Amino acid sequence: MTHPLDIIIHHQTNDDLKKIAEKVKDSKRITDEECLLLFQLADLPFVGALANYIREKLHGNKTYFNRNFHIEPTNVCVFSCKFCSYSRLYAHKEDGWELSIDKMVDIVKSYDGKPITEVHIVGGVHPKMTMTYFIELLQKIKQQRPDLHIKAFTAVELDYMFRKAKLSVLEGLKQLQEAGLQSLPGGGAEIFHPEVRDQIAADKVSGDGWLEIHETAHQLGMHSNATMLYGHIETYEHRIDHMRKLRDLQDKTKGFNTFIPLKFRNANNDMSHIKESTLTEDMRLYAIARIYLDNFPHLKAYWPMLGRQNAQLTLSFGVNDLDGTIDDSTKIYSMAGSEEQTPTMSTEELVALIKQANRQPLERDTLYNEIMTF
Ligand code: V47
Ligand code: SF4
Repeated sequence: MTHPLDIIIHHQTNDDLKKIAEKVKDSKRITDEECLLLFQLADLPFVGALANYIREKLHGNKTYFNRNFHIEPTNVCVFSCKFCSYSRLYAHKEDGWELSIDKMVDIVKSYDGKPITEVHIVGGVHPKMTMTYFIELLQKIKQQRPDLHIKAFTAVELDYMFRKAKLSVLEGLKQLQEAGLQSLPGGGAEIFHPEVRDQIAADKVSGDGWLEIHETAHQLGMHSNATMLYGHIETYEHRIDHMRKLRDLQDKTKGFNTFIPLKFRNANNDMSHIKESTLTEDMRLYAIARIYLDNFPHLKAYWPMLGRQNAQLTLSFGVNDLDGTIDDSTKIYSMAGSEEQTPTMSTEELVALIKQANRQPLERDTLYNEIMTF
């Protein structure tokens, strides 16, 4: 039987795109120039077919999710990223929040007896939440629930914590790992290229600093994720530069689990004048990322940001992971204008969403060990 990819290749009239499709079929890596051609010339059905071919070769119909919950310790932040709708300056913290260690441990306790496998802890960069504070938090969570995988702190939070404590990245990460930290989330990556980063996130860790923290975590045996904030002022070249740096590091360490494109949402921030990307552009980006990042095992759609219907659609464009149940306190996206105002989905809802797309739902833990099929 003719494979759908052969039909796509046969009908492609552009020789360069035809060549890219042949490469994908032969499991060969595409170059930056070829990636640029995909962004410039390829339509959604073409990149979608290539991405789906790769996705099904790697994972068949499997679509992963996990049972997790988020804790956001604070939205007070010393930085002022232009796209951020969520942070509040320390000085104006009327609508800011700061959770005490006891409060966060109480949140963990509220999941006692529930089959949750991961807590995701990410927030603003609060000048008073130091290494000592977070070491105590990690230890207390582990005492309360030793089986819970702790995925915590973006490279932005870590960079600030380590500089304040006058610790090297290696020493800082070792101390947090010792206290219970197991993986790093992918946040804070934004766009690495200084032409963009200097305009949208000038005062926080640089792209190279972000990469160094993840490389060091990988050397210590921790896995991590990588994000890319897209759909604002960046060009296709900036996206490719970002993904090349991730692909190169992954060749070296193999420590990344998943790539998570994050669509820029424009409500209530200093970049509200920028129009959000279209659904077609979103799906093309997911597909092209799946094609380019050949050494990333997983591609995740973070449904609180895309909305659950659009996240379901990504399952035809290379995505094999829908993150998790999330539960309650995630505010980054609701404050930035996402349709998902109370981001929580029950396991049943997630399973139904995946099944409606004719994919096979699979519960995973943070490291993609399979826990349960549905
Ligand atoms: O780094 C902030 C983004 C990120 C906006 O690793 C925005 O499993 C769009 O990284 N529009 C934090 N995006 C969230 C994050 C994350 C989320 C879920 C799972 C994982 C994981 C990581 O949120 C920030 C920034 O790129 N962000 N504001 C906005 N207006
Ligand atoms: Fe602070 Fe993160 Fe918002 Fe930047 S994106 S202002 S670092 S909370």
